[in-house]
Amino acid sequence: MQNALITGTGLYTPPHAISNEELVASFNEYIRRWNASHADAIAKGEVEARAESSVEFIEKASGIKQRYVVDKEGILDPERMCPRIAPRANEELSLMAEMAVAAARQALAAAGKTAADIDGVICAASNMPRAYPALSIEVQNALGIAGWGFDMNVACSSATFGIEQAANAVKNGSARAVLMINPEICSAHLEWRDRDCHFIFGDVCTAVVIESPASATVKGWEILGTKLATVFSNNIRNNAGFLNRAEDKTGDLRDKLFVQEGRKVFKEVCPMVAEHIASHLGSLDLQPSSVKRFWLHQANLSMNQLIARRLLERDASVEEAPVILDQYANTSSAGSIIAFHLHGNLAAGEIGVISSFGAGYSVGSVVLKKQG
Ligand code: CO8
Repeated sequence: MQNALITGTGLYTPPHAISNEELVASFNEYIRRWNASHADAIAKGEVEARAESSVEFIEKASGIKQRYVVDKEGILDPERMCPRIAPRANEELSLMAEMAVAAARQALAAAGKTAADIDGVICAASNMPRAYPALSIEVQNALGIAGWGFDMNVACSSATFGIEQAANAVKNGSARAVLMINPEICSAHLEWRDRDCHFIFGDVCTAVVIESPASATVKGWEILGTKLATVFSNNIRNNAGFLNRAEDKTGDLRDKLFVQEGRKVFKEVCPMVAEHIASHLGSLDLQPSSVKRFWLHQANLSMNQLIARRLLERDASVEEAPVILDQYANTSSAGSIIAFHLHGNLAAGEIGVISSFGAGYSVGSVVLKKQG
């Protein structure tokens, strides 16, 4: 059975960037207003005054300098702290589908493909705009692709899990080529009022074309192997779901947005990812030292440095483990694909690894060889 290829990638970046300075100024204004409006209760010791955020902390703790978002004003408005997204009629293309179509068109062009060459669409992302119809089917329809589409969610790891499903479909002959898309509007499931996480996420969409060598018309990357793993953890969780309405829960709804135990995640996920990648490479008779580039999930700079150090037994250069989270922040499933899209320029025969990790816990790796 021949290996599947990645022959094209695409990236849609929203038009608005928020710097750490802008973010912290708006957050701290919100905190000042909150503390002022709770001054009596704070004075009586009934509630604690809330602490301000800081640009220095954000950059030191995460490496993030800015993030792109679909709406800036709503997020930075201290009275709102949430993106403002106009509802669209069912007959209109949804916002996430629009982002996906933009990224997909780039990926198709890079692969030298038209809609007629694609047999399936996989939408792999950490949140969907609705329960059904599947977003992938909306994108399939917008692009004029025959065949099938389905959505899947493995949080930050969705893209590598999606690539494996696409590669399997190509290898078993059920599709000539598959479009795998990762639309992420993280800004809408992030609590921008929470100092612990308000700086972490951004919005973006990536797209990847996976196809059979028989149909490929451009030199791409051969998928030497994929490896997926999950281990249950409550340390990254979002309880929003269709049962919320039936639960009649009122009061604190904080758990209906992203919540995490960041320190625990850091400590538990880094070794898991390093071991996962090393064992995947080992199963392909490869060593970490023979890998030219690691396109790692982009959640935290220190995390990526630690994972690369564990693998290489020395510090990795930015050429070996490219960083895009300084500009994009954590874009969930799209992060490792942005790094691959922007820094995929390997020479023929060179090896690279895409790896994503996050909620679940989940970790996925895709080992690639650049074609000559
Ligand atoms: N400004 C100033 N000080 C702050 C701030 C702030 N904004 N936030 C916290 N502090 C304070 C804390 O209160 C604490 O003070 P003290 O020591 O007095 O208690 C101190 O700074 C240190 O706080 P932390 O221990 O929380 O800081 P860390 O050094 O651990 O850094 C991070 C926090 C950056 C969150 C770090 O732990 C991290 O990046 N961990 C890994 C997280 C990760 O990778 N998570 C993956 C989640 S993404 C995923 O799986 C997909 C989810 C789906 C997408 C969701 C979209 C919304």
